[in-house]
Order: sequence, then C-alpha cells, then structure tokens
Amino acid sequence: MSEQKQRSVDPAVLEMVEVAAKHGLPTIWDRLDAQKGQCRFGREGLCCRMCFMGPCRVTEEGKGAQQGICGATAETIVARNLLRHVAGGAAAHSDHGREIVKTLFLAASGDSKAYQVRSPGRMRALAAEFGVPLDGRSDSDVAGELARLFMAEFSKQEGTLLNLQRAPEAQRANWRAAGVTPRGIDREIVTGLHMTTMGVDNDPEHLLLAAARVALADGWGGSMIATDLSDVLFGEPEPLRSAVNLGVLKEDHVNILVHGHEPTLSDVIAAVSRDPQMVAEANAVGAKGINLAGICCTANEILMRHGIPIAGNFLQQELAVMTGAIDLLLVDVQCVFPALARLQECFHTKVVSTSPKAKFPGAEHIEFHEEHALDCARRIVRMAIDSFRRRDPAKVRIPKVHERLVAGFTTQVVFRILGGRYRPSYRPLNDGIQAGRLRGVAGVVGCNNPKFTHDECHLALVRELLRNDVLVVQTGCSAIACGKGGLLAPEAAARYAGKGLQEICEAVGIPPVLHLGACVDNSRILTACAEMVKEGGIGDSFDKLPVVGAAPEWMSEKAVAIGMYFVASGISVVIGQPLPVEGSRVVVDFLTRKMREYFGATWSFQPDPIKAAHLMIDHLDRKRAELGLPPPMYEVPYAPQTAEGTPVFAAATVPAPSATS
Ligand code: NFS
Ligand code: SF4
Repeated sequence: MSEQKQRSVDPAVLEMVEVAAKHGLPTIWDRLDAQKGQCRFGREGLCCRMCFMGPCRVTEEGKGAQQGICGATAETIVARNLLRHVAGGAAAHSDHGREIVKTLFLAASGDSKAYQVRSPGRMRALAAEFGVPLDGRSDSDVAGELARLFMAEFSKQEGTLLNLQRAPEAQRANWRAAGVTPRGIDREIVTGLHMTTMGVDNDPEHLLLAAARVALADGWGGSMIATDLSDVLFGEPEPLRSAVNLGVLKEDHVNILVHGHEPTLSDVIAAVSRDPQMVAEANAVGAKGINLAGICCTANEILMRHGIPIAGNFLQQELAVMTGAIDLLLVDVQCVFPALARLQECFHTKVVSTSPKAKFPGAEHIEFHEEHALDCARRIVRMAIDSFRRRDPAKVRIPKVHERLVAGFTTQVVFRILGGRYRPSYRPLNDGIQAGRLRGVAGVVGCNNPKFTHDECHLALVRELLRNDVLVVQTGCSAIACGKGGLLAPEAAARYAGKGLQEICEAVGIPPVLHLGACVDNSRILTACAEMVKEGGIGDSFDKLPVVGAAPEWMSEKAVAIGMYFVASGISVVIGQPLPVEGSRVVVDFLTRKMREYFGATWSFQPDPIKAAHLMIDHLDRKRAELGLPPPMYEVPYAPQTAEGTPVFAAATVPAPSATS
C-alpha cells in the first residue's frame, strides 16, 4: 500500500491500482519498474544512433569513448538529439494543426453536415487580422480563403510565418538577430532533421538555435493555427462548468471514452451521442443513456467547447479501462499507450483506432475521414451500444471520486471577463499586476510521468504559486491534474489563493487557475502575453513581463518543443525532470544561461515542485523589480512546505487556510 501511495496522490488512481493488482494486470508503474536501471547514456543525451557505424555512446570525460566513431563529440551528439526531439514534438502539433485546416476547407465547401463554421465572429476577426477581404463575402468564401492562407503556412518556401506579426517587436528583433525567425512549418522540421543526420551540422550552438527555430514554427505556427481554427470550426470556448476524474463514468450508461488529440472526431462523437435516435438505441439494450468522457487533450478540447466531463489525465488511461465500465475506447493520435489494446483480453471494452496515422494491433481500425464524419461517428456509437450488452457487471468498479471545475478560458474570453462586455480589456489584469495585487502570471502545463508521484508535482507547485498571489493558467494534463485537485473550482480562490489573488478572483468571478485547453492551446498563452504587452505598463516585450512557465511532470517530445518556443519567445520555463542534455556542459550552459543573451529567457530544471515554485516566484519578483513595480501588495505567511509533507490532494483532507496560519 505504501508503495502504491507513491504512485499517485489521486485516490481514484490508488483505488484502480489495487484493482489492477487484483486482476494481475500490469500498469504503467509496473512497466517502469521492469525498466529499472534506465540507461544513463540515453538519459543524458549521450547515445547516438544517427548512423549505422554506431550506435555510439560517449562521455564528456573519464572512462569510455569521448567521441563517436565518426568523431562526433558529446556536445554535438547531445545537441543533435535535442533538435530531433523538438522536431518530433513540433511535427505532432503541426500535423494536428494541418488536419484542422483541412477540416476548415471541408466546412467552407458546404458539403459537410458534420463541420460548419460555428464561430463566424472569430473567423471574421481572424480574416481582418490577416488582411482577408470581408466586404460582401459569405462565410464559406471567407473560410475558404482563410484555409488556403493557413495551409500555405505549412509548405511556405519563401518568407516567414504570418502569426509572427502578433509578437512584440522586441521578440521579432531577437529572432532576426539569432537567425531563428521561422519560415514554413514543414520546412523548419525537415531542415532541422536534415541538420541532425550523420555528418551535417556539428556546431552545438548552431544546432540548438535551429531547435529554437523549429519550436517557434510550432508555437507561432502549427499550434497557433490549430487553436485559432479549432475555435472557428468547433466554436469559441466560453467559461463553463463540468466535472473531472474517473467518477464521471456512469454504471448504468453506455460509456464512450475518447482519447487522443484531434477534435475533429471527438466533436462529432459528442454530437452523435446526444442524438435521440442513438439514445433510444442505447435505452433498448438497457442503458439509461450514452455517457461520453475524455482522456488527455481530446478531453480538453470537448470540455472547453461542450462541457463534456474528463475521466482523467495521461496516467489514467489504462485505469479507466480497468473500471470495466468503458464500452468503447476511441483513440486517434498521440499519448495513447500501446498497452491499451491488450486490455481487451480482460475487459469487454472495444478499442477502436481511427487515424490513418495510428494503428494499434488488436484494436479495431475504423479509419476516420472527415467527409463521412457523421456516418463514421454513428457506426462507432452503435458499436459502443453493442459492446454495452457484453459488459460484465461483476467487473465494474468505478471509483466514486470526481471534482467540479470551470474551464473554457481563452485569450479573447479574458478580454471580456476582465473588462466586461462593454469595455473588453486586459487593463484590469495589467492593473492587478502593476499594483502588486497579483505577483504575476504562471503557465503550468504538460504531462504526467510515472517517474514522479502522479499529479503531486502539479498540485504542490500550483498551490504554492496561488498562495503567493500568482495567477495560474493551464493546459493539457496539468490542467486535468489541478481540476481533479479542486483548484479549478470557483471556491478554490478562497481556499488556496493569497489575499491579492483572492480579491481579483472575487471581483471578476474567476477561479485562481484558468483552464485554457489542450497542449496546442499553449499558443493562447503567447497571444495573451501579446495582449498584456499591448495593454502596457508591465513591460513592452515578453521577456520583461512578470510571466513564467512550468512543466513539472513532462514526458513528451511535444513538451520539449513547447518549452523551447516559450524560452525562445522570452518566457523562462522551469521543468521537473531535466532535459536529456546533462551529458554536455556546453548544451546545459546554453539552455540554462546563454539563451538569455539571445532571447531574454532560460530553461531551469527542478524536480522538487516547491523549489520549482520558488524559482518561479523569484523570477516574477525579479521582473517586477526590473520594471520598477512595487513589491507584492500582501505579505504571504511563511509556511514551510516540502513535496512530501504537503497534503496535495483530496480537498476534503486539506484544512482551509485559517486567518492566523
Ligand atoms: Ni500534452 Fe496532450 Fe498530456 Fe503531455 Fe500528452 S495529452 S498534448 S503531451 S501527456 S500534456
Ligand atoms: Fe556514431 Fe557518429 Fe554514427 Fe552517431 S553519427 S552513430 S556518433 S558514427
């Protein structure tokens, strides 16, 4: 039990880990144990497999080879590997963005029942921003031109990305000076990969700057396009209430779990599962209805736009199936455990893969094509209904754990909620920071990683930030973690926030942690920062803003790309586990120090969440001092905290802060 306690701070997870043990089923934690003694060369970035004279393993000094067979040094190998990771992450986000643009084409053609422009207002605002003529043109006309404009961003051979015009001049000047202004998205990824192949680029700094350029093509390109056009197509999010954790599954309903990233399918499934005809078919097999829930970022997408509940984050995917209550698990791309399909041997759950890019042996593959979205969705929902009939009630065990949350914040929503309908503005936010009521803003994002106690770092870090009057914005699995921990509920401010942040939350009626969506929606943090700069008074470039980022439990290459585009955009980032670069002092020095000279920001590595929070708070205070802003308005009571000693979950067990503490 005590060993299991270390696996997660989420009681729903601990309950399911026992269920897994009872069934004799391995979980991600068991598979991690089976890898004990993970290779140090890999961890430190010192293993090279770029050609087949190798693989080569090197060390900077001491025992063993100090060069690869070709003569590549540790610093070259480490930098090359990092660039490859960034290219992988950027490719994932950007290919997702491309699918959204394709769907916008389809919506513009008017041939699709499933896809329409649900937010013409947002579309017209984007068109105006990018000089697409609007006068007398129909929505589909404008949608078509916008789709063409953004599709060209991927294959662009000349010129630089359109969205860069949203960045402050100081950032654009930094990029020009460093030679990292991103050109076409596909081009940057391909060029980056080319540079890493055997016998091309050997200069570590040059490789790392290329990594920054690839990452910027993700943040200001692929990811930002995915966010903007998803808002156009699927509707602009608005703050809404929902629920999170395995307790959202319903014993008496057909449960469909969507997992993955692209909203194109999950959005249609959300519509079809509410179709009265489908509900009637579910009733006919004895179910009270159809319950849709999500895992990972596709969950965040349909939460933001439809209020569909979230069953869990990254480390909960197989545990969700082990509840025995999932009739159908629908997956598309990214962050899907290959282990999932094997669970079909023990549970009735039907696993269905849908992306032409991702097949899972053992899963049924129903290739999803946007042109036939509704038919495809109906077929899948019917499969779920059929699967419900085979459910074994004896195996059903749904933890009675869930939390309420508010989500649906965007760069545009912040305008409205802060400034009101008649005077939408970032002024109140900037005022709050200027006066010191808010210390600053922190983006806390990213994955889970079984190397860390599940969710603990997210919760401990965010709670420490809140206590210190830092407004937190979130995406991805980190947002889900904090949702489960009760930090996204409206009453969280009274419970966890410092006095200044509490005042702001009460005045505006927001939780102290704003859920901005999926990981591609980290681009919302970039556009929100651009608005803060435009509003004025807290720094005229990103690197001057009292803003900081963190990914305490990251695991994905996508997280590396995200961190890199934040740092290259002037926003410092603190991550938990170090990047796989510790094998080279030159690379570590570049990331943690020298990047400041180029971009005004750096990476930091700090696995202890409380220490990480304090690094971030110190950073915000330094930025405030540099701007000549007053110190924070309210003193924060000293509370010695350690990661281990902090009760970070199960809100009921956490005493509300008393006035004297
Ligand atoms: Ni982001 Fe979303 Fe989660 Fe990590 Fe995976 S789901 S795109 S990569 S694990 S936060
Ligand atoms: Fe070894 Fe060089 Fe080939 Fe890498 S590129 S595997 S270091 S020989």
